[in-house]
Amino acid sequence: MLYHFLFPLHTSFSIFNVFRYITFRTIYASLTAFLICFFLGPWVIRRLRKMQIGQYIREEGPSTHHQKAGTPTMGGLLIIFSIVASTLLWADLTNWLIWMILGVTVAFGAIGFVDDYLMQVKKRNKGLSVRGKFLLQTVVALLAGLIVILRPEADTRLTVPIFKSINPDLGWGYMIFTALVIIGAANAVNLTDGLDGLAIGPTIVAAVAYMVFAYAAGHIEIAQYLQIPYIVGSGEITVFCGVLAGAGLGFLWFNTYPAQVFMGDVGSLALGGALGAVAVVAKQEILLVIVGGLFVIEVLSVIFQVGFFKMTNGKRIFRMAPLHHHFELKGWPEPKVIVRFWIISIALALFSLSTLKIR
Ligand code: 57M
Repeated sequence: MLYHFLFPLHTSFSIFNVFRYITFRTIYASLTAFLICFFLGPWVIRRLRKMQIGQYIREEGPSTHHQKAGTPTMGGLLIIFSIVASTLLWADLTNWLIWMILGVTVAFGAIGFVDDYLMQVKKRNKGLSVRGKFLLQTVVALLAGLIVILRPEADTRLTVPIFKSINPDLGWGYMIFTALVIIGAANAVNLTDGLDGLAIGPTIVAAVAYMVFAYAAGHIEIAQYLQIPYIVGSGEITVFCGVLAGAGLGFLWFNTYPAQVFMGDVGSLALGGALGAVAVVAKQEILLVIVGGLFVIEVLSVIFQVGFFKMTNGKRIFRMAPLHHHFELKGWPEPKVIVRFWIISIALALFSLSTLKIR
């Protein structure tokens, strides 16, 4: 909104010309999102405690987690509020890409909210059924895919990292592909969110990486120089990525070890859905596997663990999946697991940025 109200004033007051610049609005959108979480966080945590929305810890988990019972959860509500408010304040709202990404974020957050509500408030241990959860996610993600392929400047070709000349055109299949990216990202973040700050850290890293990709893709000279697809309006997604990073930092202030609040499925599904939608819009979909490589590693650890468990009638590759629990059971203190996983996600993000030059 600020862009629409203040930029036109630049004809009278040149200072408002600064609202034209995506970099300026990205920085202040990020700071706004951070400050909303930072200042509203204590109140939200008190409200969650008052409403007794405390984390239920399952028996079979690592013993160190039982002391976490009762930690307020569903803090993702604060993250989503901060993301929506800051995006509406600082982004160009005539850009439909912004609305598509916001829609995915809020819709996936709503699915997570229902799951959390049933589990934490109604004390129904399982929350939404796995089938119900995936069905809702599929409907939302396919709708996002439909919007992506129906827009006038739709480009259904895939961008393959490093290999510029390989751009397979998926046609209508791009709608399914978009849905898979968004659902995969949402559930990967959800699985990873099992230690204090473990999911929000790599989410911030991925948001910063996609800030660069979105800015480059939305800048015709840079896109041509880097030989990546030029995407009209993609530069505005830089602002959204700034909001994602800012809100993540603000939430991390309270979610860092020992966590005062957990984000809940409302937060993890919203953040993962947002990252998936950003990756599709910035046309760096496959690169999400590298940028979000830590999430991928966590999901693969579960797939291999469950597969091996079934094939060998009960043998395990890891002491427990996802991978973060394995290291916990090996005796690594929780903060050590968390920070080392953050380091891995930063290294993967740096490598993903290098693929812009390795073409
Ligand atoms: C999402 N949820 C955390 C919190 C957070 C197939 C299997 C791998 C599924 C997986 C699973 O249930 N995943 C669900 C992970 C949970 O966190 C809540 O969930 C929200 C995110 N969705 O916001 O509200 C627990 O994680 C801990 N936590 C923190 N700090 C945080 O900032 O300490 C979360 C956020 C919280 C808290 O203890 O209660 C979770 O781990 O469930 N299941 C598992 O991950 C289980 N692994 C497992 O069953 N492994 C088996 C399978 C693969 C065969 C095996 O390896 O043998 C582990 N998780 C739990 N207990 N809680 C172990 C059992």
